[in-house]
Amino acid sequence: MPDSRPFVPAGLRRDLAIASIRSTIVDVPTVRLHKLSSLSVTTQSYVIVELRLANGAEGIGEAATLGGPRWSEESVESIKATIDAYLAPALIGAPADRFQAARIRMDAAAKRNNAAKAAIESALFDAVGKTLGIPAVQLLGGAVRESMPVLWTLASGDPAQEIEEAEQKLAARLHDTFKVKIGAQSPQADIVRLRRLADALSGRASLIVDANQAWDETTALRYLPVLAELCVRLVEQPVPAWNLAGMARLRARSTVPLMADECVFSAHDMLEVVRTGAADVVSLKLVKHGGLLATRDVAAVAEAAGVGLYGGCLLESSIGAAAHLQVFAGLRELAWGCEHFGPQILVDDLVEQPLRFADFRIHVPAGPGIGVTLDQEKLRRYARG
Ligand code: MUC
Ligand code: MG
Repeated sequence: MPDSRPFVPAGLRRDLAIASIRSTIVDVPTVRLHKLSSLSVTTQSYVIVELRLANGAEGIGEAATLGGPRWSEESVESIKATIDAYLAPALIGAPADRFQAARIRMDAAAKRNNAAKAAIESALFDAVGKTLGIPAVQLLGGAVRESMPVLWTLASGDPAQEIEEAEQKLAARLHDTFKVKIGAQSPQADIVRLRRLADALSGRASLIVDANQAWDETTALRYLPVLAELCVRLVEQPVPAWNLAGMARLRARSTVPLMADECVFSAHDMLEVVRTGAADVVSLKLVKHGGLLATRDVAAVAEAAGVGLYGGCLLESSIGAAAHLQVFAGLRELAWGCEHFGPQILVDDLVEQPLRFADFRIHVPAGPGIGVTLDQEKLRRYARG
């Protein structure tokens, strides 16, 4: 019988040793102000990781942040310092295809610092996938979907602008679900804004909201029924991340499902959300969980408890988005779709071939590794200092 296994050059395992890891901070302007409850950005900052193997293959990864160390505790400055001083030295010389062992090494070298670890692990999957000529999702068990629904976030705070933006996205068949960022103004003002959006888009688009922890339990209790009346399909992190008990009490009285975001970083956090009954859905993000494997771990806990999965983002460029898509492509269920619109909110992308958005879906790039190639000229153009 002919041998149908892929050809793997002799000595490949030795050549998979990690030879170098380089990190670069980039700042890329956004097409408009993006306003969350406690921060706003007009520039997105990332750390781009370029990892080289002894066999010459190169992998890339990205750590996204939002407004410095304010969405979570990591900033691009801390991520770069942690990678350069602790994570890279812990991995040089190690075999790149021992993903779990690399994770253990990184955890031993630095507590948490999940975005930094995620960027390196993405680059490992990319480099090994490129060496073997297979997409990273194949190293994670294989793809069950080639594309997925992708929403757009409305976050300028100006309802007239937001309606116009949503109309453009609908007309271009790019997005028909919109996440509205609330909590930067009073709940009353947000409800007026949401009512305008709901009226304007009625019957043509779905709305979800993200309060980014802005409300207290009493405020949420009062306004969740109003959100239900406006046909909001999902409410993300209405109360502070620490208040799981409060979120569970709200969930027991809400007809709108609740999504956990900032309260779930680790698989242990996910277990606690399940134990307290705090959420119906969880937003999965590499920067929170610490990489592709850790995201799978969180997803497994959620799945086992019947908590729905949503493909979250932190406004990643195509590099970070592509790494997420590799994980999302392999999940059994992704009932709530994803939000990797990030590449489209940047004035420019960092890859040679942009990700494909069409018919309200984002497509998983088919190439090896994470499926995208870093544009070196763009890296130089947006590199800090
Ligand atoms: C978040 O909290 O979900 C994702 C999209 C967006 O607009 O903000 C982020 C972070
Ligand atoms: Mg969120």
